[in-house]
Amino acid sequence: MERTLVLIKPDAIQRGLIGRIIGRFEEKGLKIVGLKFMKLGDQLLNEHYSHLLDKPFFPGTRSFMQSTPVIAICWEGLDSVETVRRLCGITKAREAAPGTIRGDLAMSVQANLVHASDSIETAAAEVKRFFDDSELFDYDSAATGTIYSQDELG
Ligand code: IDP
Ligand code: MG
Repeated sequence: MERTLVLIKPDAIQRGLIGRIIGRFEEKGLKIVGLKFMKLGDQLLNEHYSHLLDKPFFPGTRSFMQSTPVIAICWEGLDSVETVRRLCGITKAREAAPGTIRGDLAMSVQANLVHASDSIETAAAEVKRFFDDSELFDYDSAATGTIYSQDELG
């Protein structure tokens, strides 16, 4: 099954929203295969946000992302990359759709609570960037057979 990376950003840590955000993904039926609390160094952030390096706001975004540790989670599920992106909502949180994490809980462009991988290729690279193989776990979830139909599970 597809795997994708979510980061719970410093604004969520400061606002006490960790549990609610993790709960959104859990309730949807996604399965946690890796989870850790970590401080992000300059090099890792420069790689993670390489598409933003020459934007004027990037130094501010980097220091925001370093203002507290963040929670990195690898979620697994059918089409999880696209599904998780849709649960998060668009970047500009105050315009994100109601029902999404950003749409329901945030107002800012920068302080938008969560990061989510934006394509299957990016997800593979990001999961590898944030997790060692030994930090990702294969295990049977009792709920899988209820969350999906048998034909979806193949
Ligand atoms: P995404 O997180 O929705 O994928 P990206 O364009 O990849 O959005 O940008 C990464 C992060 O950089 C955003 O989530 C946000 O925290 C920050 N960011 C993006 N654009 C701006 C901006 O115009 N001003 C301030 N911060 C921004
Ligand atoms: Mg992005």
